Amino acid sequence: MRLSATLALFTATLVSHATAHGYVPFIRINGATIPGWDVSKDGYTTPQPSRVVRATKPDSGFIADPSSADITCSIGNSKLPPSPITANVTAGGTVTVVWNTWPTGHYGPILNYMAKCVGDCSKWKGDTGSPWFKIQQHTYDGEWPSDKLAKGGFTYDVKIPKNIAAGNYLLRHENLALHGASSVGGAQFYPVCIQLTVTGGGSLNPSGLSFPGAYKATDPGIHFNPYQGDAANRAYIPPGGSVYPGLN
Ligand SMILES: *[C@@H]1O[C@H](CO)[C@@H](O)[C@H](O)[C@H]1NC(C)=O
Ligand SMILES: [Cu+2]
Repeated sequence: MRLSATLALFTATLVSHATAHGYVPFIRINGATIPGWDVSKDGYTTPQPSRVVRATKPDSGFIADPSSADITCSIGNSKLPPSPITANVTAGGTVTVVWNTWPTGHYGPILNYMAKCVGDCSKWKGDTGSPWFKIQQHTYDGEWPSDKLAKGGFTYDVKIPKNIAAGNYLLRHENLALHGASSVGGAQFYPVCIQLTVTGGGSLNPSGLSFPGAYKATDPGIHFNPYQGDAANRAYIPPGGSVYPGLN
């Protein structure tokens, strides 16, 4: 057991660049720091710790195929059970996603979706039907959000809409790296799923997107050359459409 865990870590290191991308060992809500999923430790600790961020294994590498089952939550996650616990946040509040690191030059947008869990998030994968809706996104505005993340302490604030219905949700926070995306299949997806219980809120119950399903390798926001200069980058249209209308 001990040896195989060591070997798994060693193998993950050999995949080299993959381990350097980053993962989300913490989130912050209302001043409280809550453990996320520490890729370097949590999957190799017995008993496995319960985290509000769904497990990623074996490493923090990318998903290359947007139709892969892992696109729902994170690399390796489709084969793992959901987490038993949730973080609590008031509708209208902020979830700060804390990456351990992020490389500059992984040019791309940061996209954020939610899906209301059918029942308890601990028994629901989010990979069937169309439960997802986009809540927030950042694209190029003179600089790529990925580079702002890399230079800005690796934190990113997600505002939970004030008027969604209270309940259990997944927050799907995603870095989409386009540095190799001039060729079809060259984009790199780094989603993370955070299990939340939203309190307060309103009466809106948005949905409409599927993961897998919402993205195609040939989407203009996925097959995109980020080296064409400022004007082309400003015209970039991310995949997954606009933020769901009527959220506040
Ligand atoms: C969320 O609230 C529930 C109910 O009060 C509590 O049991 C749980 O520990 C909270 N989650 C976290 C991550 O603090
Ligand atoms: Cu990389």
